[in-house]
Amino acid sequence: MTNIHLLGVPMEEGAGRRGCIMGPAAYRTAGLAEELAALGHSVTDLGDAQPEATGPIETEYTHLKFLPEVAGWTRSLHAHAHALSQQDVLPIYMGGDHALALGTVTGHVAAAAELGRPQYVLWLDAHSDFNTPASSPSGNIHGMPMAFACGLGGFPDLLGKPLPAKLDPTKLCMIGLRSVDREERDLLQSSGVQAHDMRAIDEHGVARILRPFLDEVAQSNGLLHVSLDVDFIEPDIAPAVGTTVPGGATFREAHLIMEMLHDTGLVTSLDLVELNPFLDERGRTARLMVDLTASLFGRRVLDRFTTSY
Ligand SMILES: [Mn+2]
Repeated sequence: MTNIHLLGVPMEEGAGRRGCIMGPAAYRTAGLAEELAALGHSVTDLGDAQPEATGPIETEYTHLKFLPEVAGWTRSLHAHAHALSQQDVLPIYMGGDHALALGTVTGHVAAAAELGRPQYVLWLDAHSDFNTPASSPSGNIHGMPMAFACGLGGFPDLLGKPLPAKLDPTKLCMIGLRSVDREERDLLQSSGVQAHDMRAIDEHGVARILRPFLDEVAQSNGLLHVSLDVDFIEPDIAPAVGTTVPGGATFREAHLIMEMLHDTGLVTSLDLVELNPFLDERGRTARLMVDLTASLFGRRVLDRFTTSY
């Protein structure tokens, strides 16, 4: 049994279109807490986080959108993640756009550094979100959180203080990539991120990609943060996202990853991001994300009783 704490993150300022603010409500409506409790876990819903108030944030990159708002969320979520990691709980951050990882990942990396344990991140996303302010074509900050967490240069003062600890890019594993900007690709490759595109899944299958990474986490007694973007999944079955890219992970590929993560027992924190309920079809994407989360917390194929779709 795991002591799970749900924290809603109704933020949408990092994304290019509105709607992710409704994400936490959609997860509650789709029964995330009830599904996890039915698997035997203790579930506490902490309600929604609030952003800190910030003044204007200085930067030479004037194309960065909603900078004070995103900085306010980053500071708040960094503090929440740091505090939650010091309790015997497994936090699930119900987003909210992917800029929430600016705070959640850096908070967990800081706490892991204090513990003297390596922090790993599994990034399940069509995008690598490894732009810096200088490389970003759009100025949408949800395309930058991993570059920020790894300590790349050019970022304004999002955190209100220097990063307490940087994420080691070689401990960052990305699966599902199929939309990466040109300069972003160069940054990814030069930094040593374990980046796997969709072709790697096509050729090898998710199990052969994921297992060596999970073995590495286990052998080094690492902590594992998982960040699951709706657009990791094929848009035909997960339409509720503002950044759909064709050719995503199938239903079974996504579930297999979750089942393997459960088998290892290594996951210590989880982001569910980019769900845009305004774009959903009768809640099917929210239900799929809840379903995947249930697989991560122990639901097996043989527990999936007959239903109509
Ligand atoms: Mn994405």
